[in-house]
Amino acid sequence: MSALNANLYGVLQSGFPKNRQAVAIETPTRVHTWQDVESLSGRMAAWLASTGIAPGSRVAVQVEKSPEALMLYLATLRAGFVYLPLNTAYQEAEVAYFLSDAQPAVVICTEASRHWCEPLALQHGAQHVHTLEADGSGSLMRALEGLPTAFETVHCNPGDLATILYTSGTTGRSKGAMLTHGNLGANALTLKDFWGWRQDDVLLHMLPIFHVHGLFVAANGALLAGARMIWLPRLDIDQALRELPRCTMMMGVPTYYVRLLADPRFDRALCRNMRLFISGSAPLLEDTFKEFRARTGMTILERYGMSETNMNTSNPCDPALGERLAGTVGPALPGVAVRVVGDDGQPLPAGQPGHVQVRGPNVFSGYWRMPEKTREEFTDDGWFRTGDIGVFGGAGIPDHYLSIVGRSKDLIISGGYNVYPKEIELVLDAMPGVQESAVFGVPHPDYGESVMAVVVPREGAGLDLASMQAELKVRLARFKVPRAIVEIQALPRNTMGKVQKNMLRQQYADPS
Ligand code: MCA
Ligand code: AMP
Repeated sequence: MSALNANLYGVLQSGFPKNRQAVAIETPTRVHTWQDVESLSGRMAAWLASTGIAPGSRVAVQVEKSPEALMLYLATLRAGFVYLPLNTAYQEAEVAYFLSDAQPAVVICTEASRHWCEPLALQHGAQHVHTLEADGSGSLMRALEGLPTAFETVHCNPGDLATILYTSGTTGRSKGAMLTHGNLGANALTLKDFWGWRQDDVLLHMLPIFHVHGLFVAANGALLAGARMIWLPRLDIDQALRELPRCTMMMGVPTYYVRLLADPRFDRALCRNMRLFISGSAPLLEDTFKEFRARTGMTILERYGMSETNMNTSNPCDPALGERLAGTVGPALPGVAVRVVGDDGQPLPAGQPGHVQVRGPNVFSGYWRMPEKTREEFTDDGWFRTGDIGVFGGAGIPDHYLSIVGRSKDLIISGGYNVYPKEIELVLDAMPGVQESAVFGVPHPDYGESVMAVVVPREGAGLDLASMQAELKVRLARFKVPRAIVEIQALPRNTMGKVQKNMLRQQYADPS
């Protein structure tokens, strides 16, 4: 046991303001002080500890965004358990897989999903199932009654597991990325410094809190800075325009910026107190970057990360460190090493695109119960293979700035959500009358990319495409369901027999 407590909650708490009566989180209807954050997370941690679940137990959470849901995350950290957030869009079959794989001891769901979630949770060994609603009510809150608000944060070593984030895979099977207290703490501290977070910052928080972006980058950032969050349940442009004038920071996936710009009311005056707009999770188009600058006079800061690594690179916040450049994700963050290598694994000079690899205290400890998959994704000398294709430098770009120019993994990013085609192809291929299918991304003005499928019928079979789409909606989260399914007679293949998705992408790029 190392002497210092690396528990992420303690790291974040070190940044809370001295005045615990100051406002930490403000929703459109409620206000929570820093005292409330400590008390409610303490009480929830006391409840978790009182259940007697084993150290290292997983706490799986699929609930709507609320301040209480954030407290549950903090409580899980405080009590030394492992937080497992699940996208609220996941359907029963998807959640069944996560619960069977992670075997959480505690599952928190909503009243609306309890009828299917609770039996699944119990079947996979959960000992406690509770509900938590968007308004902060639910059986979990009732279970806290009478428990103390004071809780001594459990001691953790940097290598202790803090969270598991499921990311889909190119095989169609999701993998649980294991992030430690050390990983999350290191990244939060680096970003605090690099983005110049201050206690008087006010963050407009509209992202979901079941992914790295909304939870570890945005919420951890504000908590560690002791900064206030304006906490909206989702992206709502009307609300965003109302709140922006009293905010200093905003984070979003590119769709957030596209939608702000699509509203003629969004202008420079609304951004008068803003000091930083940050974009990530998907490529920010150069047009969006430029239009944003022209409309507001402000330059979006684009950064690059992954579930497995948190943040790797960032355009500078401090102008003394350089300009924010369109189409680039900036230099490696302090303490993070990033390299671009060729197919032979040898580092490439600036100007030559290759595979992006990352090493540093931010990089995860492996995939949950998948040692072989973990080994495959790391080089012998400890670099993590991101699956992204990048290039350092290039025309007019400093040599230490990275640009993401493609992906070697078959992945679609729609509105900041990752969709792995294989997962959808497996479901389509199993449908009656389907010989084979291919799923790919096509450019979309709002989501960046949208999901599309082509299917080849078995000889003599007739396909009912509308029913196939309806069936997919039952089986998969809606954001994974192809917006269009087209029947074709054969998939385009190269001489090696590999499906040529580039050809499909080109052929179906124009929706007209
Ligand atoms: C919702 N829908 C979507 C998406 N979101 N379809 C495709 N792509 C999406 N991203 C579907 C819904 O299921 C629904 O379908 C219909 O669109 C309308 O739903 P609504 O809730 O109104 O959605 P929306 O307002 O269009 O939502 C778009 C959104 C949201 C605001 C962009 O998806 C969002 O907040 N995305 C952020 C994702 C995120 O946080 N990513 C970070 C990952 P139907 O009509 O069929 O019911 S972390 C990460 O990637 C790394 C580490 C990083 O670097 O940050
Ligand atoms: P996830 O595994 O859901 O965390 O998604 C991580 C992936 O999102 C990365 O491997 C990239 O492909 C992509 N990504 C994240 N940020 C950016 C960015 N700024 N530009 C381009 N791609 C990005």
